[in-house]
Amino acid sequence: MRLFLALELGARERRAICQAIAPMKKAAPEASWIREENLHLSIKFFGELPDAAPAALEEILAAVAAAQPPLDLRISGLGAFPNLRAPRVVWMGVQHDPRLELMHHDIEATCAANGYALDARAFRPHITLARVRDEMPLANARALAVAARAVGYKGVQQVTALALLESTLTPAGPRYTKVASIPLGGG
Ligand code: 2AM
Repeated sequence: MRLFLALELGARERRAICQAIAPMKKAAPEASWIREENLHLSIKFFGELPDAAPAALEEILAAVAAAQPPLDLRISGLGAFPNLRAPRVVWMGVQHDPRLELMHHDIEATCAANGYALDARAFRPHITLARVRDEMPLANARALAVAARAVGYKGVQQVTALALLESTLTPAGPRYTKVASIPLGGG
């Protein structure tokens, strides 16, 4: 199974983000916009793991999660990887939070100590909004950037658990199923 660890957003937060970015979707309809129910903040991608992995991960991550108090994600800001002139991944940001960095670090360290591969890419917490397969013409990218600049959305999402999600790839796009919820301390 294809697994990743994420922080989930509540239905209200996902709805509000979708509404806020509607002008961006209009400006760049050719991008693959993430379905509302799939919006999340990814913490660690595992890729294909055996069916026994969720139980094993739940066990090794329980103590790490319990040591973290629930945290508030302060959601704001739009951007793209590698940049908005040539976007490949369009995202909404979260304000820098040392607790989130620390939690990610502890998760990586614990996973590595248990034989799981380290993420190849640096942790840049974001909520992916869209993916762009073919290079976007500059004029379209400009229109998207203008629309993004006009989005003043700010949201707060309280997070009380790590979600271990299974991603099933379907012709209609990925479907995410929660296979474990690992509570943060007091969550
Ligand atoms: P992304 O949104 O920044 O692309 C499910 O694919 C989740 O795992 C997504 O949130 C994705 O992050 C993340 N992820 C991280 N590394 C990935 C990889 N190598 N392949 C696919 N998804 C990855």
